[in-house]
Amino acid sequence: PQPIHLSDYRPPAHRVTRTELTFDLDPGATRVKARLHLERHPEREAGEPLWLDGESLVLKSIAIDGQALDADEYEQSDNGLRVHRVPEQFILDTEVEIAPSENTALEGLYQSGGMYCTQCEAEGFRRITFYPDRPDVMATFTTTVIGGRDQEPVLLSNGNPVERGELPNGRHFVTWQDPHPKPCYLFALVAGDLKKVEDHFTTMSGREVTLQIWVEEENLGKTEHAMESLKRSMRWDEEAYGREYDLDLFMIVAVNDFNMGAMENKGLNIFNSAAVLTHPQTATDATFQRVEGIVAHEYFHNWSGNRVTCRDWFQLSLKEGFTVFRDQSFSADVNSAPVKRIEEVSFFRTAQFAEDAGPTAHPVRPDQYIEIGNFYTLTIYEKGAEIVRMLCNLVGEEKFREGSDLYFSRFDGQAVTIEDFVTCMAEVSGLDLTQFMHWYRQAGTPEIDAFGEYDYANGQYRLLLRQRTPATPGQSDKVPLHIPVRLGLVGTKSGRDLPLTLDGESLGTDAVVHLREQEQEFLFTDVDEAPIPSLLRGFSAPVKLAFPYSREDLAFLLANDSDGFNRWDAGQRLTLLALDDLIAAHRNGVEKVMDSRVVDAFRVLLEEDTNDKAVLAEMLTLPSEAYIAEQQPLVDVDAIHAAREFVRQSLARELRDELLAVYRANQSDAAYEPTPEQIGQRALKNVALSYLMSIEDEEGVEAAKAQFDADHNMTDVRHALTLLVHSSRADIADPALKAFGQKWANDTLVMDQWFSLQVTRPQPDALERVRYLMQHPAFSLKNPNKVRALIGAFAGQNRINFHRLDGEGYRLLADVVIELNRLNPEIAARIITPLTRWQRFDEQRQDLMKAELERIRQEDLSPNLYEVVTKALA
Ligand code: HT7
Ligand code: ZN
Repeated sequence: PQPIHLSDYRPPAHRVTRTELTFDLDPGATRVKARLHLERHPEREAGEPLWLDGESLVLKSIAIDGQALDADEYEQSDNGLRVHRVPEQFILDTEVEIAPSENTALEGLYQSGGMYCTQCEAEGFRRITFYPDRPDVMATFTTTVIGGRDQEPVLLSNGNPVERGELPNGRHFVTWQDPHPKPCYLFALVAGDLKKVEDHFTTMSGREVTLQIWVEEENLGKTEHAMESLKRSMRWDEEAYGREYDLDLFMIVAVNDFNMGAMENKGLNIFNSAAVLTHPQTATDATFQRVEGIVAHEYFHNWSGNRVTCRDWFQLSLKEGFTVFRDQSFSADVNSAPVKRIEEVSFFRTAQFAEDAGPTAHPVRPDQYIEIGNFYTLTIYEKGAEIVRMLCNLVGEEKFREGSDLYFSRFDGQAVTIEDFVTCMAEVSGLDLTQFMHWYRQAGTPEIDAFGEYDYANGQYRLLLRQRTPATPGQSDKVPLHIPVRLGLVGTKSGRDLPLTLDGESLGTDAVVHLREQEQEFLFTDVDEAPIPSLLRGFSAPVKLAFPYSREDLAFLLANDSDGFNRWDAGQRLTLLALDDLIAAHRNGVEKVMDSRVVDAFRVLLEEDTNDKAVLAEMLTLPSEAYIAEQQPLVDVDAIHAAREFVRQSLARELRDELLAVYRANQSDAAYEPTPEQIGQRALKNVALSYLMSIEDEEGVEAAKAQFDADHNMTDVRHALTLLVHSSRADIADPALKAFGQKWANDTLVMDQWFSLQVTRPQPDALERVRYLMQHPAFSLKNPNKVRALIGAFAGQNRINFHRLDGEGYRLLADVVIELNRLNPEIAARIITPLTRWQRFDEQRQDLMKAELERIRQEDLSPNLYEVVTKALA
């Protein structure tokens, strides 16, 4: 497969103004008729051939302006169809046959359970009909869906239903019209025996919108939270961005087989059932919050993505980065903002930093790709969102809103670029964002080395910042970036933020300095006492920041920093320093000794009287093994695991009474509600229980068992069951696991949790459990949620067992990847990720991982896997 380059972009030779589709549904032989109203693109010359993308389509007929084409008038290949000569303006009619029941890749039209559904982003529409499948071709769509009256009583597509009727042979049809021009990646069709929950929303201009969530009948009781989240999102987008919904109907459909979380098709969002269904008995707090965030994300795309879309797929972050930023802001507004930021950053620094340091590192706007499906990454989404956040902080909230208003009004109905977005921000603010644009071009995580010096005699604090971005594949030379560094100086005597004066200008006690050079000095004057700097507050830029803090400095910041995020970060840094020593001790076979400063700091936290229990829970949570690994030059899986366990158990032993007291004080019988307060309280209680269970303290074990037996809500039940299954108390864990499995045997989403919690156990039998559970009747390689729950959880979260020295973990993953290469290439190319990170491990593991990658390379690879494996072995 050949790469596609951003620099080769040209507008299409022909554009489609109207698209009329008719689907006659049949599992093995669906007929799709397409009538396309086409015209030459004004920027392209006359006489160019017409190109239509098309894959796995059986062409039945083709005609232009009612005239069937002769075989020599067009040419069909594996990836499309070329018509040699076409008029300036014309109507093209085609009819093709496709087989949804054989579509295991879940791109295009496929079957999930008994229903039909589509996934067209990024390039799935070409598996439905011949079409210029690119986002800069925008047309209105009229879609008629024909199905069986009994098998498919519900027939949905984008827009509004305009006609319905009966047909012979027990068939019926519905015709849908979408008045908003859209690229074909936003097309959707759903058909099946679905039931709906309906609600209404009155927009800010007083229009009534009908809201529907369509699900299988047994899931009707699991839609309330999604519906409430949708209404909250609609209101928030009006208030925060002035964006109003633009159709009379907004539909969400839940499907069980789906490659990602959800899809923002115009007026007909399709959701992975795991990203929309909730019930206190079946979903955890984390799922409730995830559903809220994803419902918001897809809804926000109606403007950032649908009304204003991407010119080409290199601009993917234009819609994804901006929309993630919007959903993050929404979640922060409706939940605990500091916790949201801690969660985002902690995930980002673990997973996106790893991606940026690995073989598939790419800029937020890549300049080439083989398979765009491989670029729905943390870099495009999360780093893209961090860039938008920096822009917002740079121009200020008011100007950011002005810039976004300008962007939406100037480009409404168009397919545009990242420059178009940034230009709006530059125009309204008057800022020069030329250097800032490098954030979109340059891959890799910038590193800032900071040094500080207090001059007692003159009351000055000199801060030196040095930036460097490491080389990444294909990009060895990097330029300095424009990095906003938010900071404060915390007085060591007063414990307060000191006033900041820079170049004679008074900046308050919390300010942003702009690092633009490779090395830059900032001299703060009138500093009355020796300070400790609190740097990169709120994670003001997606960088790694190093400062030679002593442990005493960090303990001081943990106690005194006015920035909640940096308090948390100081605690993480302090624990990481202790972990470094313990990792070294483990490697050298030296006795491990717990750093008493960490214990003291945790004791203070536990005794703190705080309102925000969710923040406290985060403060008490140790850095994950994955994050610790990120900090190490060479990952020693076993030493990291042993050191972290040692810290967990030492804290549990030293602070047992305090932890037990916190656990007890936060137990509650109140009816479950997914409110930030309740979620925080459960999080704190469950962190305490985790510590107690780490030493298998008798009271801790009793508490876990009682929490499981109480069966109050899934958050508590799952947490207790996980702790038991991850402990040595098989006498309690085994019957509990069995009871849970039997109770929820028919609930596919709960069974996913049942799979995950077993295969993440640290005991050495985890891998054998994976192989055993792969034979379980509830498991299927064809269902992406099952693959993620079992294989993804094992390879991604069970580090000591995945990285077993006999190479069995790697072999297992490679076996699955080879199977998935045939069934579902998109999922194959995602699930392989842990194997591609071999450079970070010891030689023995490197060899084992590379051998499995080589074994995969011998297969007849899909473009998705070809691209990833080639990069991993380059
Ligand atoms: N924009 C959507 C992306 C998506 C997707 C991409 C490739 C393959 C399958 C997919 N399903 C959804 C989701 C979003 O970002 O909102
Ligand atoms: Zn999105």
